[in-house]
Amino acid sequence: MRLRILILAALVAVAAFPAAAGAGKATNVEVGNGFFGPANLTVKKGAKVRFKWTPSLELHDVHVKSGPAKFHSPTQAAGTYSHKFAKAGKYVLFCTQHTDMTMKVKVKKR
Ligand SMILES: [Cu+2]
Repeated sequence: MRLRILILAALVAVAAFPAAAGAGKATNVEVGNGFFGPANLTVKKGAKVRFKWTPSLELHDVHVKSGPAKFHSPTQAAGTYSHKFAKAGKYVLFCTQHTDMTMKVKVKKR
């Protein structure tokens, strides 16, 4: 009986603290050939997003098309780029090498 309560308490604890895309761990985004995965992302203000290139012969980058702050990654065929979203709002990101390669990031105030 006591064990059952402990298991229940553990489940409640896990449910109360889901893997929120907030402080601490970075949220990963795949930079693929012709796409960002996921194409839509919601994070909290201050969240770190880590873009990881799927190694290929094609060059890609991450630029801000529209949004409350500008940033851009190097143009590269492999590697990673991390960005901390310090300003809340809606961002549209794109790859300058493939302008139809876009993604949306919604950064919540809290
Ligand atoms: Cu590209």
